[in-house]
Amino acid sequence: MTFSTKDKERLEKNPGELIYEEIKEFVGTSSENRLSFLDGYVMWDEPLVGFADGDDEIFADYKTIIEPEHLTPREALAEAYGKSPDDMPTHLSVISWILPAVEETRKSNRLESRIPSRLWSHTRWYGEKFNEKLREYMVTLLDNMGYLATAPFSQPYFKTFTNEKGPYSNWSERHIAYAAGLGTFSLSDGFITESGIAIRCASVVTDLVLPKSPRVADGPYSNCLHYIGVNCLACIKRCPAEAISETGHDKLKCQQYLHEIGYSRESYAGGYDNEKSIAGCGLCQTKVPCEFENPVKRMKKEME
Ligand code: B12
Ligand code: SF4
Ligand code: SF4
Repeated sequence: MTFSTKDKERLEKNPGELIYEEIKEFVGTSSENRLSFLDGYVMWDEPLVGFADGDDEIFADYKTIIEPEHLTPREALAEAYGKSPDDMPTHLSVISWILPAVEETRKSNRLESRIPSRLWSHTRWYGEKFNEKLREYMVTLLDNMGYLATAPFSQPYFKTFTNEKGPYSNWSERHIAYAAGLGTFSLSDGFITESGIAIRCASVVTDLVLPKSPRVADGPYSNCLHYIGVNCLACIKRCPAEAISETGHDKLKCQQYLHEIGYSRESYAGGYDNEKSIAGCGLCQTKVPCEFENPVKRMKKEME
Protein backbone atom coordinates (compact mmCIF):
# COMPACT_ATOMS: atom_id res chain seq x y z
CA MET A 1 0.00 0.00 0.00
CA THR A 2 1.55 3.31 -1.05
CA PHE A 3 0.69 6.74 0.27
CA SER A 4 0.78 9.30 -2.55
CA THR A 5 1.28 13.08 -2.49
CA LYS A 6 -2.42 13.39 -3.30
CA ASP A 7 -3.25 11.32 -0.21
CA LYS A 8 -0.98 13.56 1.89
CA GLU A 9 -2.89 16.61 0.64
CA ARG A 10 -6.20 14.90 1.51
CA LEU A 11 -4.85 14.10 4.97
CA GLU A 12 -3.76 17.67 5.65
CA LYS A 13 -7.03 19.11 4.36
CA ASN A 14 -9.41 16.86 6.28
CA PRO A 15 -8.06 13.81 8.17
CA GLY A 16 -11.52 12.71 9.34
CA GLU A 17 -12.86 12.65 5.80
CA LEU A 18 -9.85 10.70 4.54
CA ILE A 19 -10.34 8.03 7.21
CA TYR A 20 -14.07 7.83 6.51
CA GLU A 21 -13.49 7.57 2.73
CA GLU A 22 -10.86 4.84 3.17
CA ILE A 23 -13.17 2.70 5.32
CA LYS A 24 -16.11 3.24 2.99
CA GLU A 25 -14.02 2.41 -0.08
CA PHE A 26 -12.67 -0.78 1.51
CA VAL A 27 -16.17 -1.95 2.43
CA GLY A 28 -17.46 -1.07 -1.04
CA THR A 29 -14.70 -2.69 -3.08
CA SER A 30 -12.91 -5.41 -1.08
CA SER A 31 -13.37 -8.97 -2.33
CA GLU A 32 -13.25 -9.99 1.36
CA ASN A 33 -16.71 -8.41 1.76
CA ARG A 34 -18.03 -10.84 -0.83
CA LEU A 35 -18.82 -14.54 -0.55
CA SER A 36 -17.25 -16.11 -3.64
CA PHE A 37 -19.15 -19.37 -3.09
CA LEU A 38 -22.47 -17.44 -3.10
CA ASP A 39 -22.17 -15.54 -6.40
CA GLY A 40 -20.18 -12.73 -4.78
CA TYR A 41 -22.85 -12.03 -2.15
CA VAL A 42 -22.03 -8.72 -0.40
CA MET A 43 -22.22 -9.02 3.41
CA TRP A 44 -21.90 -5.44 4.69
CA ASP A 45 -23.64 -2.22 3.71
CA GLU A 46 -22.13 1.26 3.84
CA PRO A 47 -20.33 1.75 7.17
CA LEU A 48 -20.82 4.36 9.88
CA VAL A 49 -17.63 5.88 11.27
CA GLY A 50 -16.99 7.87 14.45
CA PHE A 51 -13.97 9.23 16.31
CA ALA A 52 -13.26 9.54 20.03
CA ASP A 53 -10.55 11.42 21.88
CA GLY A 54 -8.16 8.73 23.14
CA ASP A 55 -8.04 10.34 26.58
CA ASP A 56 -11.79 10.92 26.93
CA GLU A 57 -12.60 10.29 30.58
CA ILE A 58 -15.25 7.73 29.62
CA PHE A 59 -12.41 5.26 28.96
CA ALA A 60 -11.30 5.50 32.58
CA ASP A 61 -14.96 5.11 33.63
CA TYR A 62 -15.08 1.80 31.74
CA LYS A 63 -12.73 0.37 34.35
CA THR A 64 -15.64 0.66 36.77
CA ILE A 65 -18.55 0.11 34.33
CA ILE A 66 -16.93 -3.01 32.82
CA GLU A 67 -13.96 -4.22 34.90
CA PRO A 68 -10.50 -2.82 35.76
CA GLU A 69 -8.94 -5.02 33.02
CA HIS A 70 -10.65 -2.96 30.31
CA LEU A 71 -7.85 -1.04 28.58
CA THR A 72 -7.85 2.68 27.90
CA PRO A 73 -6.79 3.58 24.31
CA ARG A 74 -3.50 4.92 25.72
CA GLU A 75 -2.80 1.60 27.48
CA ALA A 76 -3.81 -0.36 24.37
CA LEU A 77 -1.51 1.60 22.03
CA ALA A 78 1.39 1.55 24.50
CA GLU A 79 1.06 -2.21 25.01
CA ALA A 80 1.12 -2.78 21.23
CA TYR A 81 4.44 -0.92 20.99
CA GLY A 82 5.90 -2.41 24.20
CA LYS A 83 6.04 1.02 25.86
CA SER A 84 4.57 2.76 28.86
CA PRO A 85 1.30 4.74 28.44
CA ASP A 86 3.13 7.91 29.53
CA ASP A 87 5.58 7.51 26.63
CA MET A 88 2.77 7.76 24.07
CA PRO A 89 2.20 11.03 22.14
CA THR A 90 0.09 13.74 23.80
CA HIS A 91 -2.95 13.38 21.53
CA LEU A 92 -4.52 10.03 20.69
CA SER A 93 -7.68 9.23 18.76
CA VAL A 94 -9.88 6.18 18.39
CA ILE A 95 -11.50 5.29 15.07
CA SER A 96 -14.65 3.20 15.43
CA TRP A 97 -16.76 1.78 12.61
CA ILE A 98 -20.08 0.01 12.25
CA LEU A 99 -20.79 -2.59 9.55
CA PRO A 100 -24.54 -2.95 8.98
CA ALA A 101 -25.80 -6.33 7.72
CA VAL A 102 -27.38 -6.10 4.25
CA GLU A 103 -31.16 -6.34 3.91
CA GLU A 104 -31.21 -9.86 2.43
CA THR A 105 -29.27 -11.23 5.41
CA ARG A 106 -31.57 -9.49 7.89
CA LYS A 107 -34.69 -10.64 6.01
CA SER A 108 -33.49 -14.25 5.99
CA ASN A 109 -32.90 -14.17 9.76
CA ARG A 110 -36.39 -12.74 10.36
CA LEU A 111 -37.83 -16.02 9.11
CA GLU A 112 -35.94 -18.05 11.69
CA SER A 113 -37.05 -18.86 15.24
CA ARG A 114 -34.44 -21.33 16.55
CA ILE A 115 -31.13 -21.04 14.69
CA PRO A 116 -29.73 -18.24 12.52
CA SER A 117 -30.27 -18.27 8.77
CA ARG A 118 -27.48 -19.47 6.53
CA LEU A 119 -26.72 -15.88 5.43
CA TRP A 120 -26.60 -14.63 9.04
CA SER A 121 -24.33 -17.47 10.03
CA HIS A 122 -21.97 -16.89 7.10
CA THR A 123 -21.95 -13.16 7.86
CA ARG A 124 -21.07 -13.90 11.50
CA TRP A 125 -18.10 -15.96 10.35
CA TYR A 126 -16.82 -14.50 7.06
CA GLY A 127 -18.09 -11.03 7.92
CA GLU A 128 -15.84 -10.97 10.99
CA LYS A 129 -12.94 -12.19 8.83
CA PHE A 130 -13.62 -9.15 6.62
CA ASN A 131 -13.77 -6.94 9.73
CA GLU A 132 -10.35 -8.30 10.67
CA LYS A 133 -8.99 -7.41 7.19
CA LEU A 134 -10.40 -3.90 7.56
CA ARG A 135 -8.64 -3.54 10.94
CA GLU A 136 -5.38 -4.66 9.29
CA TYR A 137 -5.91 -2.31 6.35
CA MET A 138 -6.47 0.72 8.57
CA VAL A 139 -3.47 -0.05 10.80
CA THR A 140 -1.22 -0.44 7.71
CA LEU A 141 -2.59 2.75 6.13
CA LEU A 142 -1.91 4.78 9.29
CA ASP A 143 1.51 3.20 9.67
CA ASN A 144 2.37 4.11 6.04
CA MET A 145 1.26 7.65 6.77
CA GLY A 146 3.78 7.77 9.63
CA TYR A 147 1.39 7.34 12.58
CA LEU A 148 1.27 4.86 15.42
CA ALA A 149 -1.73 2.56 15.16
CA THR A 150 -3.15 -0.62 16.62
CA ALA A 151 -6.38 -2.61 16.53
CA PRO A 152 -6.56 -3.86 20.15
CA PHE A 153 -8.97 -6.69 19.30
CA SER A 154 -6.34 -8.19 16.94
CA GLN A 155 -3.48 -7.94 19.44
CA PRO A 156 -2.17 -10.93 21.40
CA TYR A 157 -3.06 -9.06 24.61
CA PHE A 158 -6.80 -9.10 23.76
CA LYS A 159 -8.53 -11.37 26.28
CA THR A 160 -12.00 -12.42 27.30
CA PHE A 161 -12.86 -13.11 30.94
CA THR A 162 -15.93 -14.20 32.85
CA ASN A 163 -17.48 -12.61 35.91
CA GLU A 164 -20.76 -13.38 37.66
CA LYS A 165 -22.73 -11.68 34.83
CA GLY A 166 -21.00 -13.65 32.07
CA PRO A 167 -18.28 -12.99 29.52
CA TYR A 168 -16.58 -9.63 28.96
CA SER A 169 -13.32 -8.56 27.34
CA ASN A 170 -10.51 -6.07 27.86
CA TRP A 171 -11.52 -4.21 24.67
CA SER A 172 -15.28 -4.00 24.15
CA GLU A 173 -15.85 -2.74 20.59
CA ARG A 174 -19.36 -1.52 21.49
CA HIS A 175 -18.22 0.55 24.44
CA ILE A 176 -15.63 2.09 22.09
CA ALA A 177 -18.40 2.78 19.54
CA TYR A 178 -20.48 4.40 22.30
CA ALA A 179 -17.56 6.68 23.15
CA ALA A 180 -17.32 7.59 19.45
CA GLY A 181 -21.00 8.65 19.40
CA LEU A 182 -22.19 5.81 17.18
CA GLY A 183 -25.17 4.61 19.22
CA THR A 184 -26.33 3.16 22.53
CA PHE A 185 -26.93 -0.16 24.31
CA SER A 186 -30.40 -1.70 24.63
CA LEU A 187 -32.64 -4.10 26.52
CA SER A 188 -31.34 -7.04 24.45
CA ASP A 189 -27.77 -5.83 25.15
CA GLY A 190 -27.16 -5.15 21.43
CA PHE A 191 -25.77 -1.81 20.30
CA ILE A 192 -28.36 0.28 18.41
CA THR A 193 -26.88 2.62 15.79
CA GLU A 194 -28.46 4.90 13.18
CA SER A 195 -28.32 1.80 10.92
CA GLY A 196 -29.89 -0.40 13.58
CA ILE A 197 -28.71 -3.26 15.77
CA ALA A 198 -27.92 -5.93 13.12
CA ILE A 199 -24.32 -4.82 12.87
CA ARG A 200 -20.74 -5.67 13.73
CA CYS A 201 -18.19 -3.11 14.84
CA ALA A 202 -14.45 -2.59 15.26
CA SER A 203 -11.86 0.03 16.16
CA VAL A 204 -8.29 1.27 15.83
CA VAL A 205 -6.25 3.51 18.18
CA THR A 206 -3.83 6.00 16.61
CA ASP A 207 -1.91 9.20 17.30
CA LEU A 208 -3.40 10.83 14.17
CA VAL A 209 -5.45 13.69 15.59
CA LEU A 210 -9.07 13.34 14.47
CA PRO A 211 -12.13 15.49 15.21
CA LYS A 212 -14.09 14.04 18.14
CA SER A 213 -17.59 12.92 17.05
CA PRO A 214 -20.39 14.33 19.20
CA ARG A 215 -22.18 11.93 21.59
CA VAL A 216 -25.72 13.00 20.83
CA ALA A 217 -27.47 10.21 22.76
CA ASP A 218 -29.11 11.28 26.04
CA GLY A 219 -27.68 8.22 27.81
CA PRO A 220 -26.22 4.72 27.36
CA TYR A 221 -29.64 3.17 26.56
CA SER A 222 -31.55 6.01 24.89
CA ASN A 223 -31.85 4.43 21.41
CA CYS A 224 -33.90 1.55 22.87
CA LEU A 225 -37.68 1.98 22.93
CA HIS A 226 -38.00 0.14 26.25
CA TYR A 227 -35.73 2.60 28.04
CA ILE A 228 -37.71 5.62 26.85
CA GLY A 229 -40.91 4.13 28.25
CA VAL A 230 -42.39 2.53 25.12
CA ASN A 231 -43.86 -0.94 25.48
CA CYS A 232 -41.72 -2.72 22.88
CA LEU A 233 -40.12 -5.90 24.28
CA ALA A 234 -40.00 -7.44 20.77
CA CYS A 235 -36.53 -8.84 21.45
CA ILE A 236 -37.84 -10.82 24.45
CA LYS A 237 -40.24 -12.71 22.20
CA ARG A 238 -37.54 -13.35 19.58
CA CYS A 239 -35.08 -15.03 21.93
CA PRO A 240 -35.34 -18.85 21.81
CA ALA A 241 -33.20 -19.16 24.94
CA GLU A 242 -35.35 -16.91 27.12
CA ALA A 243 -32.19 -14.94 27.79
CA ILE A 244 -33.89 -11.53 27.59
CA SER A 245 -36.36 -10.22 30.13
CA GLU A 246 -37.64 -6.80 31.22
CA THR A 247 -34.58 -6.57 33.45
CA GLY A 248 -32.12 -7.13 30.62
CA HIS A 249 -29.97 -9.76 28.92
CA ASP A 250 -28.68 -12.88 30.65
CA LYS A 251 -25.29 -13.31 28.98
CA LEU A 252 -24.71 -16.75 30.49
CA LYS A 253 -28.01 -18.13 29.13
CA CYS A 254 -27.29 -16.58 25.75
CA GLN A 255 -23.78 -17.97 25.63
CA GLN A 256 -24.98 -21.42 26.63
CA TYR A 257 -27.58 -21.36 23.86
CA LEU A 258 -24.91 -20.37 21.32
CA HIS A 259 -22.84 -23.37 22.43
CA GLU A 260 -25.68 -25.85 22.41
CA ILE A 261 -27.68 -24.52 19.49
CA GLY A 262 -27.22 -27.65 17.34
CA TYR A 263 -26.86 -26.08 13.91
CA SER A 264 -27.88 -28.36 11.11
CA ARG A 265 -24.92 -28.77 8.77
CA GLU A 266 -27.07 -29.98 5.87
CA SER A 267 -29.16 -26.83 5.69
CA TYR A 268 -26.05 -24.63 5.89
CA ALA A 269 -24.02 -26.47 3.26
CA GLY A 270 -21.23 -24.74 1.41
CA GLY A 271 -18.23 -22.56 2.02
CA TYR A 272 -17.17 -23.61 5.47
CA ASP A 273 -13.66 -23.38 6.83
CA ASN A 274 -14.43 -25.70 9.71
CA GLU A 275 -17.01 -26.45 12.40
CA LYS A 276 -16.74 -22.96 13.86
CA SER A 277 -17.87 -21.30 10.67
CA ILE A 278 -21.46 -22.21 11.51
CA ALA A 279 -21.95 -19.61 14.17
CA GLY A 280 -24.02 -16.91 15.83
CA CYS A 281 -27.71 -16.43 16.56
CA GLY A 282 -28.81 -12.80 16.49
CA LEU A 283 -32.52 -13.65 16.36
CA CYS A 284 -33.01 -10.79 18.86
CA GLN A 285 -31.45 -8.43 16.30
CA THR A 286 -33.90 -9.14 13.47
CA LYS A 287 -37.69 -8.81 13.18
CA VAL A 288 -37.48 -6.09 15.84
CA PRO A 289 -38.10 -2.32 15.52
CA CYS A 290 -34.39 -1.59 16.06
CA GLU A 291 -33.20 -4.03 13.35
CA PHE A 292 -32.04 -1.51 10.72
CA GLU A 293 -32.66 1.96 12.15
CA ASN A 294 -32.72 3.95 15.36
CA PRO A 295 -36.34 3.27 16.44
CA VAL A 296 -36.43 6.16 18.92
CA LYS A 297 -35.46 8.64 16.21
CA ARG A 298 -38.11 7.20 13.90
CA MET A 299 -40.77 7.43 16.62
CA LYS A 300 -39.89 11.04 17.40
CA LYS A 301 -40.06 11.90 13.69
CA GLU A 302 -43.49 10.28 13.39
CA MET A 303 -44.73 12.33 16.33
CA GLU A 304 -43.56 15.65 14.82
C1 B12 B 1 -18.12 -11.79 24.87
C2 B12 B 1 -19.01 -11.49 23.67
C3 B12 B 1 -20.27 -12.08 23.61
C4 B12 B 1 -20.89 -12.76 24.82
C5 B12 B 1 -21.35 -11.66 25.82
C6 B12 B 1 -21.95 -10.42 25.16
C7 B12 B 1 -21.89 -9.13 26.01
N1 B12 B 1 -23.01 -8.49 26.18
O1 B12 B 1 -20.84 -8.74 26.48
C8 B12 B 1 -22.04 -13.60 24.16
C9 B12 B 1 -21.51 -14.99 23.87
C10 B12 B 1 -23.31 -13.70 24.99
C11 B12 B 1 -22.23 -12.86 22.83
C12 B12 B 1 -23.36 -12.98 22.06
C13 B12 B 1 -23.59 -12.27 20.88
N2 B12 B 1 -22.70 -11.49 20.25
CO1 B12 B 1 -20.95 -11.05 20.97
N3 B12 B 1 -19.25 -10.45 21.56
C14 B12 B 1 -18.57 -10.62 22.66
C15 B12 B 1 -17.25 -9.83 22.59
C16 B12 B 1 -16.14 -10.80 22.16
C17 B12 B 1 -16.84 -9.10 23.87
C18 B12 B 1 -17.99 -8.28 24.51
C19 B12 B 1 -17.53 -7.51 25.71
O2 B12 B 1 -16.38 -7.24 25.95
N4 B12 B 1 -18.50 -7.09 26.53
C20 B12 B 1 -18.22 -6.27 27.67
C21 B12 B 1 -19.42 -6.32 28.59
C22 B12 B 1 -19.11 -5.58 29.87
O3 B12 B 1 -20.51 -5.68 27.91
P1 B12 B 1 -22.00 -5.70 28.44
O4 B12 B 1 -22.15 -6.62 29.57
O5 B12 B 1 -22.89 -5.85 27.28
O6 B12 B 1 -22.06 -4.17 28.97
C23 B12 B 1 -23.18 -3.65 29.56
C24 B12 B 1 -22.85 -2.67 30.67
O7 B12 B 1 -21.56 -2.11 30.47
C25 B12 B 1 -23.89 -1.61 30.47
N5 B12 B 1 -23.65 -0.34 31.06
C26 B12 B 1 -24.00 -0.13 32.34
N6 B12 B 1 -23.76 1.14 32.65
C27 B12 B 1 -23.24 1.76 31.56
C28 B12 B 1 -22.80 3.07 31.39
C29 B12 B 1 -22.26 3.47 30.16
C30 B12 B 1 -21.78 4.89 29.97
C31 B12 B 1 -22.17 2.53 29.09
C32 B12 B 1 -21.60 2.95 27.78
C33 B12 B 1 -22.61 1.19 29.27
C34 B12 B 1 -23.15 0.83 30.52
O8 B12 B 1 -24.06 -1.55 29.09
C35 B12 B 1 -23.86 -2.79 28.50
C36 B12 B 1 -25.17 -3.34 27.96
O9 B12 B 1 -26.06 -3.69 28.97
C37 B12 B 1 -17.60 -8.77 21.49
C38 B12 B 1 -16.39 -8.32 20.64
C39 B12 B 1 -15.66 -7.19 21.35
N7 B12 B 1 -14.39 -7.28 21.49
O10 B12 B 1 -16.27 -6.22 21.75
C40 B12 B 1 -18.71 -9.46 20.67
C41 B12 B 1 -19.91 -8.61 20.23
C42 B12 B 1 -20.43 -7.86 21.45
N8 B12 B 1 -20.90 -9.59 19.82
C43 B12 B 1 -21.63 -9.23 18.82
C44 B12 B 1 -22.69 -10.03 18.29
C45 B12 B 1 -23.18 -9.63 16.91
C46 B12 B 1 -23.22 -11.11 19.02
C47 B12 B 1 -24.45 -11.97 18.70
C48 B12 B 1 -25.58 -11.34 17.89
C49 B12 B 1 -24.05 -13.32 18.04
C50 B12 B 1 -24.08 -13.32 16.53
N9 B12 B 1 -23.07 -12.75 15.90
O11 B12 B 1 -24.98 -13.83 15.89
C51 B12 B 1 -24.91 -12.29 20.16
C52 B12 B 1 -25.84 -11.17 20.69
C53 B12 B 1 -26.16 -11.27 22.11
C54 B12 B 1 -26.90 -10.04 22.60
N10 B12 B 1 -28.18 -10.19 22.93
O12 B12 B 1 -26.34 -8.94 22.63
C55 B12 B 1 -21.24 -7.85 18.31
C56 B12 B 1 -22.22 -6.77 18.81
C57 B12 B 1 -23.30 -6.33 17.82
C58 B12 B 1 -24.32 -5.42 18.49
N11 B12 B 1 -25.26 -4.90 17.72
O13 B12 B 1 -24.28 -5.16 19.68
C59 B12 B 1 -19.78 -7.70 18.96
C60 B12 B 1 -19.37 -6.28 19.32
C61 B12 B 1 -18.80 -8.30 17.93
C62 B12 B 1 -18.37 -7.31 16.84
N12 B12 B 1 -17.09 -7.19 16.55
O14 B12 B 1 -19.18 -6.61 16.27
N13 B12 B 1 -21.16 -12.07 22.55
S1 SF4 C 1 -36.59 -4.84 20.31
FE1 SF4 C 1 -37.40 -3.00 21.36
S2 SF4 C 1 -36.95 -3.32 23.54
FE2 SF4 C 1 -35.68 -4.77 22.37
S3 SF4 C 1 -33.74 -3.73 22.08
FE3 SF4 C 1 -34.97 -3.27 20.26
S4 SF4 C 1 -36.02 -1.34 20.74
FE4 SF4 C 1 -35.22 -2.15 22.68
S1 SF4 D 1 -28.27 -13.97 20.44
FE1 SF4 D 1 -29.92 -15.53 20.38
S2 SF4 D 1 -29.81 -16.54 22.40
FE2 SF4 D 1 -28.63 -14.63 22.58
S3 SF4 D 1 -30.10 -13.13 23.38
FE3 SF4 D 1 -30.16 -12.95 21.13
S4 SF4 D 1 -31.81 -14.32 20.47
FE4 SF4 D 1 -31.29 -14.87 22.60
